[in-house]
Amino acid sequence: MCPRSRGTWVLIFLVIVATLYTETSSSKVDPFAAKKKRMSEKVRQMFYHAYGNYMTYAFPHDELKPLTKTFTDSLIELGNLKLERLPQRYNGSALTLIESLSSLAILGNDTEFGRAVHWLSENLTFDVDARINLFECNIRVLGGLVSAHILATDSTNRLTGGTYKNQLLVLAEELGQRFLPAFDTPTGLPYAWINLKYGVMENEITETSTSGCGSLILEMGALSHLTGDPRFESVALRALRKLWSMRSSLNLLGTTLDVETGEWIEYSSGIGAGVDSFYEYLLKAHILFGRDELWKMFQPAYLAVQKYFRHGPWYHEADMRTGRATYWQLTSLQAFWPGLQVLIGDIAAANSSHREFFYVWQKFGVLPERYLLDHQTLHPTEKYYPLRPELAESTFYLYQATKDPWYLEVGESIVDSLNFHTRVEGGFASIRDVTTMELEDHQHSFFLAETCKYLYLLFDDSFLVNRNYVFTTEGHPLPILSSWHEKLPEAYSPSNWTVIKSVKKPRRVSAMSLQICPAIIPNCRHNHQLLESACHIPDARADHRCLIDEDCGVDSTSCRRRLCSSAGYCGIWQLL
Ligand code: DMJ
Repeated sequence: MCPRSRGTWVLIFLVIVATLYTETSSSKVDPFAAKKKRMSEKVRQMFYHAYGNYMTYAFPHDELKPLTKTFTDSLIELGNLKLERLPQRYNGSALTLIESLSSLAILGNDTEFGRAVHWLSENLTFDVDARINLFECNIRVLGGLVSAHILATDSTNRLTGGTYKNQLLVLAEELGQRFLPAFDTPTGLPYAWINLKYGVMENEITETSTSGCGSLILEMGALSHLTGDPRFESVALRALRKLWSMRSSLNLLGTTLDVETGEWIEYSSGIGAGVDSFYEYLLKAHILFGRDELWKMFQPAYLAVQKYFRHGPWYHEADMRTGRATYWQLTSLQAFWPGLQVLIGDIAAANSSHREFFYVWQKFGVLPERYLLDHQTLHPTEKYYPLRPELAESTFYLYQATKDPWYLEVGESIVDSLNFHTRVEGGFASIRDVTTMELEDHQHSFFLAETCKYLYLLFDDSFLVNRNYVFTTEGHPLPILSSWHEKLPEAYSPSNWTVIKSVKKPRRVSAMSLQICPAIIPNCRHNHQLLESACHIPDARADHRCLIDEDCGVDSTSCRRRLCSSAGYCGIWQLL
C-alpha cells in the first residue's frame, strides 16, 4: 500500500472536522429534533387510526361510533333535538370528512385531500329538510369548506390537473346563503337553529348563547372576501356589534340571550362554554381582517375578563352586572384561553394558567369537563372528557411562542394519555367518567379537526413555515391576506415590539399591558409608551395561594387590593 501524501491526510482531517461540525451544529439547531420526529409520527398514526375507522364504518355519515363501529348523524343531532321532519334517506353530511380536510393538507396527504374534495363536490348537498345549529354548522362545515377551498387553491398546487373548479367554495356559498334567514330578527342577532331547506321554523326557540351569535365573523367574513358577496360578513358583524352593545358597564357579557328582544337570559358568564369563542373571534377577526373596531371591543373585553374572572391562574364565573363571583369552576373548554393570551403576547399569564390546566389533566389522566375549584373535586355529573382539543391547542401556541421544551413534554403526556385511555380498535372513544375511565361510543369530528392537528403541529410545524394563518375555533386555518387586511391598529404595530425589546431592565410587559393604563394612576406613560400598571404589587406567593389578606398584593389591572378567599386564593372578590 502506498503511503498517503500529506495533502490526503489534511483532506481526511478536514472531512472529519466538517462531519463533526455538521453533527454538533445540527443538534444545536434543534436538540429535540428526534423527539419531535418520533412524536409527530405517533400523532400522524393517531389521526389515520381515527380517520380510517371513520371512513370504514361511518362515512358518509357525520361521526364515528368507535365502540360499536357504527355512525351518528351528529350535525343535525347536536343539542339532542328530535327531528320529525327528517327524511329517512338522509345519509349525513360527511361531517368528519369535511372536518378532516385541513388536517389532511397539513399532514401533506394531497392524494386523500383530493379524493375527499372530489367526493364532496359530487355528493354533498345542503338542500335537506334538517334543523341544524347555526354555530356548530358554521365552525365545522362552513369553516371546513372555506379553509379547504383556500388550501386547494394555494401556491402548493395541492389539487393539480385542473380538477378543482372552486367546488368547495360553491358549496360554502350555498351554505352561507342558507344561514342568512337566521339573521332576520329585530335585533340582528341570529337564531341558534335553522332549517337548511326552509329557513327559520315556526315557533323556533329564541334563546341563543353569546358564542352562538358572536363567533361567526371569521368564516362568514372569509366567505364574503372569497365570493365578493358582502352579506355574509355584514350580518355577522351586525350581530357582533349588537352583542357588544349589550355589555354591562363593567364590559362583561352574559352567557345566553333572547334574539328577538335582545335581553339577557343568563347573566353569569366566564371564559368557558357559551362564551369562549366570542372573545376568540374578536381578536382573531381583528388579526385576519385588520378591523380596529374589533380590537376596540377585544381590549376592554379582555381587561374585564382579567379583572373579574381571574383568580390567580384560575378563571371563575361572575355576574355581568356586579362582577361578583358566581361559579368557582374550571371547565375543559376554558383551556383555550392561554392560547389566546399567547396571540396578544401575555405569555406569563398564559403559562401560569396552562400549568394549572395541565395539573388537573395529570390528576385525572385527561381534563374533566367541569372541576369545582372551591372544593378541588369533580362536578357530580360533568365528569366526561369527549376528546377535546383545548389543552393541546394552548400547548401548541405556548411552544410556538417560547420554544420551551416543557411544552413538548406536556404534548407527549397528552398523546400518551389519549392512546392509553381512549384508543380502541374502532377509533378513539370519548370518556364518560374520568374517575372510572368508562368509555362512550363517540368520536367527535373535532378530534380530527383540532386535537390531532394541534398535537401534530406542536411536534412538526413545517406547514406553518413562511406562512401566516389564523386558526378558527375549530382549528381550520385561514391565511392572513393583505387583501383582507385593511390596517393594523397603531397599538399592535411591530414598532411597539421594538420598543419593548429595547428596554434594558426587564419589565413585566406584554402586548396587552402596554395598553393598560389604570385610570387611577395619573402618569403611567414612559417615553410616550404606556407602561404596565405601576400599582401592581405581586401576591406573596407565586402560586397566588394565601392564608390571610396580607398575603395578597394589588391587582395590576384595577389597582385594587386583592383579598384572600375562603378557598385560599388571592383575588378581587368583592366590590370595594
Ligand atoms: C370545538 O368544536 C370548538 O373548539 C368550539 O369552539 C368549542 N370547543 C369544541 C371542542 O371542544
